[in-house]
Amino acid sequence: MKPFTTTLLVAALTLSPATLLGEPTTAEAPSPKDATAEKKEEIKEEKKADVEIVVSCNDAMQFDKKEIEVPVGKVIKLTLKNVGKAPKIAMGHNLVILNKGADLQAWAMKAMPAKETDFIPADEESQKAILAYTKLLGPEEEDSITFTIKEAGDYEFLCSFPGHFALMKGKITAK
Ligand SMILES: [Cu+2]
Repeated sequence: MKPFTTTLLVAALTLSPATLLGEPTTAEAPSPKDATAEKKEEIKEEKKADVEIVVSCNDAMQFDKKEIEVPVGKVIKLTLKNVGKAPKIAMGHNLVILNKGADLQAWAMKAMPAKETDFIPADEESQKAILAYTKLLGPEEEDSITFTIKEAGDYEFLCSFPGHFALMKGKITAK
């Protein structure tokens, strides 16, 4: 009987560390995999834009488009091109799309002093009002953003560089 018991014990000891080691490895495995999957999806989303829109802006504080129509639920790629020559510090431009029902004027006022964040106000209410936005562009720079509008309606957009929104604003209609 003695040798049999020893064999069993050895088997149990051999099995248990393996099981113990095996479990955490299996438990941890999904999270890095998920992260990779998410990254891949992001890249895919950028590549497979359903609609591509190019908006240009210039030293005269004008967007070349003021009314844009997009389909609801589709991936929209919007590129803002600054065709101006004036330095960014004096004539920077961005394109900020606000959520439906946001108060453009009030939002723009909060953006005005937000120089450290390129005129994107950091407070929670202002952040919540943003649907998407481009970087602040200097002369001959461009930036692309990808977004999806899930609900039909009008979404106002503006350039939040101080003093620009009076001229630099428009409306995206999602249908
Ligand atoms: Cu501007």
